[in-house]
Parts: sequence; C-alpha cells; structure tokens
Amino acid sequence: MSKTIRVCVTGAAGQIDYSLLFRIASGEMFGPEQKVALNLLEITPALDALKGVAMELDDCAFPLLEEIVMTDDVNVAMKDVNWALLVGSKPRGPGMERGDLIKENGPIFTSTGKAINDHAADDVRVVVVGNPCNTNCLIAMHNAPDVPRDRFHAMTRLDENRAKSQLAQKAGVAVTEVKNMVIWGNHSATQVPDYKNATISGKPAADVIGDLAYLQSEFTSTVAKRGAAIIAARGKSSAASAANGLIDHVKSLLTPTPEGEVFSSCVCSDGNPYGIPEGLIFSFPCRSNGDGTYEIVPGFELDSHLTDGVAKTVAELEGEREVIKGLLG
Ligand code: NAX
Repeated sequence: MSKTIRVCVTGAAGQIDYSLLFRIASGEMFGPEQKVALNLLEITPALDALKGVAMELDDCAFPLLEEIVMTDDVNVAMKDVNWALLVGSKPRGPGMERGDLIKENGPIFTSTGKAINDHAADDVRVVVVGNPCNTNCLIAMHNAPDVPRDRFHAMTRLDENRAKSQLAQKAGVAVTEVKNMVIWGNHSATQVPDYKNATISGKPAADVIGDLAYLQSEFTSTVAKRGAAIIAARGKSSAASAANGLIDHVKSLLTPTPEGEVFSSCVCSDGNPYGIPEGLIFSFPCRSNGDGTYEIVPGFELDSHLTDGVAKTVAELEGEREVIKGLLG
C-alpha cells in the first residue's frame, strides 16, 4: 500500500463537503487501497458543527481513514497536504453583485494560497470549488509563487457532467455514450458548453441531435443555468452533484485519459494553444497521464457561435481579474 495521502478540505461543515468527505474516506476518490488523512478547515463559529461531521466519519469506521485534523487555522490545515480541495467560501448574500462576492471571497484565497505555499507537501495539487472558483483559484495561485502553476485547477466538471446528461437524454442514449463534452471558460453563466466537438456514440453530437438551434440556445442555457434551477427546485444549491464533480475531477487527473478523450478543467492559460490571454484560469479540454499532471489538448475547432461565446467568457474573466488585481501579489 502506498503512503497515506493527506487531503485538506475547506468549508468542511458545509453542504458540499457533507457529501464529499464520506466518499473520500471510503476510497472513492483515491482508490480502495489508498489510506487517507483529512485536514478539515472551517471558520471558528462552524467548528462545533464540524465536530459533528467528524463524529459521523468516526462512526463509519472507514478502514482507509487514518486521521482527522480539525482546525480554524489555515496554516495548520495545509500542513503536509498532497491535495487541497478549496470548497469553503462565503455564500452570495441577498442583493449582492458578483463583483461584491469576488471582493468578499478574494481575501480568503490570499491567505489560503500563502498557507499552501508555506506548508503543503511538495507535490500538492489544488482544486478550487468555492465561487467564483476561477478567480479564487487565480488569487490562490498568485499567492503561492513556489508552487508550479500547473498544480492549480478550478472545477467545471459539474458543468461537463450536466451537459453530458442533457445530451444523453435528448439523444435517448446512456450517458456513457457522450464523450469529449468540453466546457470552455469561466464556471459562470458565460461558460461555453462545446456542442461542436462533443460526440454521441462516436458521432458528432450535432449530427445525432440534428437541431443546432436547440444546441445553441436551450442546451447551452440549461447547462449554464442548472445551478439556479436546482436552487429553485430544492431550496438549496447543488451539493451532492458538486461533490461528485470534484471526485470525478481528481480521478481524471489520477487515471490515464483514454486515447482520443478529454475532460474539462479550469487551468492556467499560460502557453495554451487556443490564443486565450495568458494568466487566466480558464476551462479547457485536458488529458492526463494518470500521475496528476495534465496537458491542454490542442486541435478543437469552434464555430462562430462558440467563438463569440469564448470571447464573452474571456472578457468576464479579465473583468474579474481587474476587480481583484490588488490581491495578486
Ligand atoms: P455552504 O455554505 O454549505 O458551505 C460553505 C462552508 O464554507 C461553510 O461551512 C462556511 O462556514 C465555510 N467557510 C466560509 N469561509 C471559510 C473560510 N475562510 N475557510 C474555511 N471555510 C470557510 O456552501 P456549499 O453549498 O458547500 O458551497 C461551497 C461553495 O461551492 C460555494 O462557494 C458555492 O458557490 C460553490 N459551488 C461551486 C460549484 C462549482 O461547480 N465550481 C458548484 C456548487 C457550488 O455552487
């Protein structure tokens, strides 16, 4: 059995983590033979609730769970971690604009980035889920200058899974038939679900669906607005599906990507083959060798509708970067 993997999970008393932690501890994220230790970070007022979560983890008697550390100190939380899963953030309050949310959450990710820089293991990899996740990831990356930039990700895997499911239902096939469902850009309403390069049973999705107007309008907006639809239906934001997206994300980095396939991840745009401005955290088609590393896969061609969408999502990310430029160190 290989060395224990130490995982920091932030916002550990929150609703996403209530779905996530038990799946990590049971071996779903890192495999059925891999021991894990959990460093759980919460804000001070949530530490009692966090104790309750830890009691439940204890009560599962997970054979793979070696240790639980609970703390409200981000420097303790990041000590020796191999993975930092940054879920915790302040929720959007009533009447709050996206720009306000970015300003509220930015400082959390400066201290988190510094703590990762100073205390995490040399092989640390970071996945940001807490919104606005691309820009939060950018802030963390800039505040961890000793950690290579290719260790930082933000999550669009939930969006990819949502898009796959929509296409499968529309085509009347199993979701496993849908491949290469790339999300481009920001995890926000400007995200660009790429219907052109997606395939269904090995054929272009657009040919199988045979309805470009649907793909360009209803499909795209259903995927981009799915989070709001879940809140309207459930009264709470997506949690189990977000946790599942994060598990899929990490597994994709730790499993060799099958030949000819890709997955979506927001990664640093430095040197990307698509002409996206440098230094953004942008969702691209990626593949992995299975050792945690990835490469951005070149050669995906977009139509003019998708190209326009990419320009809008780039502009949004540049605007977000402008709002928090004082936090980039
Ligand atoms: P909850 O409000 O249930 O939980 C968040 C937790 O974070 C709370 O327990 C809070 O105490 C904690 N927290 C706040 N500030 C913290 C800090 N500085 N350090 C550590 N913990 C802190 O939210 P939940 O539903 O779990 O969602 C968490 C985040 O995921 C939100 O920002 C949400 O917008 C985002 N999402 C991102 C998704 C994605 O695909 N990237 C999809 C789902 C979700 O909307």
